[in-house]
Amino acid sequence: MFSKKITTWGTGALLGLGLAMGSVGVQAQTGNCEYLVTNDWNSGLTGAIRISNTGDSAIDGWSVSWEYDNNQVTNAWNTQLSGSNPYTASDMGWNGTIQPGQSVEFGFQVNKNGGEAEAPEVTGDVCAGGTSSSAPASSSSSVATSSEASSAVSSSLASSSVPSGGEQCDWYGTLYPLCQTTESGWGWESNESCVARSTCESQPAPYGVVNGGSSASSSVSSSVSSSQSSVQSSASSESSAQSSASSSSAPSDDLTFESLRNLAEFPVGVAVPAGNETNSILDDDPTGEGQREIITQHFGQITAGNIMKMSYLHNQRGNFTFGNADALVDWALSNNIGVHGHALVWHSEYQVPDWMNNFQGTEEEWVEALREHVIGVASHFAGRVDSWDVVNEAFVDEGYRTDSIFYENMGERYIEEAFIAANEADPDADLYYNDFSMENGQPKFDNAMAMARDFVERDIPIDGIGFQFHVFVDWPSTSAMREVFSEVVDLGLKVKITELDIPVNNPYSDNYSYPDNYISEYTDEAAQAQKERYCSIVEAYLDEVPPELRGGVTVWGVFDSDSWLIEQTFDNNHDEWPLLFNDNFEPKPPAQGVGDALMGLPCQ
Ligand code: 9MR
Repeated sequence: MFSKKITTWGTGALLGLGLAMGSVGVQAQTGNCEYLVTNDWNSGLTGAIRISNTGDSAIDGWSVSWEYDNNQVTNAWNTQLSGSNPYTASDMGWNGTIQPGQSVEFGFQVNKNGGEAEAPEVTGDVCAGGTSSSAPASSSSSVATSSEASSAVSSSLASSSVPSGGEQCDWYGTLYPLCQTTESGWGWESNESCVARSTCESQPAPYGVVNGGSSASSSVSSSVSSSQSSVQSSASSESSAQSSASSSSAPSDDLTFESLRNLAEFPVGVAVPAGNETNSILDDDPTGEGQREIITQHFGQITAGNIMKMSYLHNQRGNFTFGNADALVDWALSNNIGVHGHALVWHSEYQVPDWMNNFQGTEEEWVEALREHVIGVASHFAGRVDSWDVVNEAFVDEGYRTDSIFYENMGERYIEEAFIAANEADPDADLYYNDFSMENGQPKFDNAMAMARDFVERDIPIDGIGFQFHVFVDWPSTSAMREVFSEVVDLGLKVKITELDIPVNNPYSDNYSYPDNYISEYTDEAAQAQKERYCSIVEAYLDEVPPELRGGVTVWGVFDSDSWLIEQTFDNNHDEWPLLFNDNFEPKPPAQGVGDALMGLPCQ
């Protein structure tokens, strides 16, 4: 087995801020401004400017400027950028207010134009005095890994409501009140989450019940909490204007907990659109803001639903286009959210770049081309991505999928070559084989497991099996799921639910016949069945997979009407409600269902 970095989960675990530090902010009357290099490679870098309020009153709106000798900004996020050297960046409204002691950050990508990474001075009223200097990292290898970066941010979200004296629960690095009446799991008392004493005490050392906040507790970036609250207000006031919303009538539910991610020690993730995709989470509009609010509050990991696939990143041989993916990854890391990479190799025709589809070569030349892609991508994101779906959907029920350009040209060998290359490029990332319809066990699951066993025996670097879990309320049985989980566990591999969604309709069931017979409204009954189903899947996962093998649970999409299922499974015939949040960005009953399972409560 391969040694990996250790990452803990939950809000208290600061996941990969990814700051190649060396910055020196200059203390000023109201704030200081820091220029940070977050990733640095041959031709470019991604950077961030952090504005911290060191004064006594709130900063209300900000604008900063900087100038390079040779470097050039190619795109920016979480800010409105104007000018072209000097550049001026101002707030986007939702991140304009910075409370005392808090900070905001925005990011950008830079073309180095053949030169070095520069360390420009950042000026602006908010930098009070206008002097600031920084020293960029000298190479990408100095980018902090997620766990190393945790010391870079301070000021606690969770502990802010925790009294400084008396007993508290240090929950994997975050302080929570101990519940007064709740006897086990998580509770909701006095308008905040609390941890029952018995549950708190069950954590491994050095966590558990602590006195007076004396435990060394890591904490949450204050910039998350400040942007969260301002996003919340702007999203709730504007969300009804969202054009993509197909229905806002879905029942919402007040959650009994504050945050899904805080309930788990493993990543609770979500797939997101970004880059040029419709409903990009980085868009400066209510849909982007509403999603960012949900994600920062509830999820500890994201997967790019599309923009890290082959054709998006490597459309011409040797010419990688990382801008959109870098922006997404940097946004995630600067909000203490990890990233699961999807997917290094997927045969699906429209995911394979033309240069590869048209490639003519010997088997060895194909392997070389495949390695070039895998190494190019995985090394670029090394240190910033927790894990990868290395190969996606390589099997059919009968065995290897032969209608794959990779299989045609390299045979089954391409799979191990991809894993070997990914491990060379990023030895710390967890490497998964990912597929759908394995949740039901045989026969496809058997094919994948035969390969995994062979890999383990031959020391091919595989860390886990990714089960997509595009399932239904009535298929497959949870007992089948439990069996496949435990088979993977028996092999010593991690289990990750990578693409969970559960529509209320099952188009393959005898009960479904559009337009005559289908569920056309998100009724309380449908929501309840869906809630119990989400809960029982997570419950099965927790029961069967021991903590050290839990790769996480990711939901495939943020809000209902953005689900791929509506177009690709239901042919746009009708609405569907497969996810945890509705189109007004409110939690639905299944979000409570997932939380119930994570808190060890019965699924009901
Ligand atoms: O959700 C994705 C959708 O937006 C794309 O159109 C589609 C094709 O690229 O891929 C969807 O995601 C798939 C994932 O990449 C692999 N497993 C199945 C997912 C749903 O089709």
